[in-house]
Parts: sequence; structure tokens; C-alpha cells
Amino acid sequence: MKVDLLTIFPEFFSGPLDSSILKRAIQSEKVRINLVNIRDFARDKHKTTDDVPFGGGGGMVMMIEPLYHALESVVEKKQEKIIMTSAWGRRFSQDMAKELSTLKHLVLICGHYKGVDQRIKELFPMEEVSIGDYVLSGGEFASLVMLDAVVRLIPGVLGNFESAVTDSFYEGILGYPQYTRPAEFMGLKVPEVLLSGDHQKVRLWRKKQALKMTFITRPDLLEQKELSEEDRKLLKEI
Ligand code: 6GU
Repeated sequence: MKVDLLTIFPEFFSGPLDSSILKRAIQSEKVRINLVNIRDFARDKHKTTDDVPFGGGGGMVMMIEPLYHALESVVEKKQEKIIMTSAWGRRFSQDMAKELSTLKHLVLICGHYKGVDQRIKELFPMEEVSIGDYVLSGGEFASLVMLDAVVRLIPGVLGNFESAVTDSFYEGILGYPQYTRPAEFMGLKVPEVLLSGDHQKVRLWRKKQALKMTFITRPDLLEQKELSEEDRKLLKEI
């Protein structure tokens, strides 16, 4: 996948893109990230990318011109998926991450200030996406969150041991509690069943714990999920 990442703070990404899964995905060429500095497309000598809003009111608005030229430099066929971060956008989700992970080319714009000149959306059809109901100072944080969620779903990015199949949310519920060595620490023991070697028992225990945690902290997820006979039985026990 190729990702064109349009931002006024390209330096923001150097740490995150050089760590962990994103770093590995880039090194293995499963993802190519092209950082585009929107400021480079500003035409005045001060490299201005924001201005006061027409009609007054506080804050600054991202100007259309530099952003237009930045987009023009990366969009070839006008068929590319363009996403712009915005606190007012559609809520990002695991389903959206799955969809995006199948794309060959994604253009991600980090929105800024009080918003972006509305007219850009008429020249380049795009989707505005938010990562949650809170206000961030810039779209860079949101872009990184989305990028990480998407990239780890690209086949071959994660090894078998980290497989996305067992992720929380993968089946619409939260993950089960995990334990590793030592089997006892300060008197705290790992649940017996995990040491039993009985795979069927372990599977059922994990599913029950996952359902229980979901029931307690995110009951809304259970309402959306299609429950199997087994799920229903375990939930009744809870
Ligand atoms: Cl995508 N941008 C900003 N500025 N704030 C946000 C957001 C995005 N998602 C949640 N809050």
C-alpha cells in the first residue's frame, strides 16, 4: 500500500514511523509512506498555510491553495481514496480499518486549526474521519492512530505470533485476560485452566472471560454482535 501523508508537521512522524510495527511494515515494503509537507506548496514567501475565517470568529482556517497543490501532486487518477482527519468526521472503527487495509493507494490529510476551507472537498472528493469524541490540537495524532490500525491488518505485516485474528474487536468483542511466566507472583496465581493443556477448556474459558469483560465495560458491543449458541450459553452463565 502506498500512503501519501499530507501534513504541516512532517517531523511529527519521524519517531512513530521508525518504531515497532510501522517501522517493520515500511522496511518490508508492505507500506510506502510518502510524507508531503503542505507548507512546501504555499506560494508566499512566509509559506503561509492558514488564515482568518471569512465572517469573523476565532481561530484560523487551513487555506485551500497550498492543500490543493499538495493534493494535486499526489493524486493521479482522482480515484484514490482521500481521507481527511476532522473532529467532526465519521467515527473511525475496526471495520473501517479493515476496508482501508485492502487499498493500493491512500491519501491521508492531517486537518488543522479550526478546520479546512470547505471548497477543497468540492475539488477533491474525500471522507472526513474522526477517531473519537474529543478535540485534538492537530490531525497528526489521529492520522497515526488510523495508520497503525490499518497497517497491522495488511497481510504479512504481523507475524503469526501477533496475528490480528485474535485481536480484541476482531470478532466484535473485547480480548480475554492474558498471563505469562511466572505462574505465581507474590502469591498471585495464573488461572488453573490455562496450565491444564486442555485446548477446548482454554478456548471456552477465554471466550467466557472476553464476553464477561465486554458485558461489563462495553455492553453496547454485545448488542451489535450476532451471538452464537455457545456465546448465549456462556453469557447466561455470567
Ligand atoms: Cl481526526 N482531528 C481532531 N483535530 N480532533 C479529533 C479528531 C481528529 N478525532 C477526534 N478528535
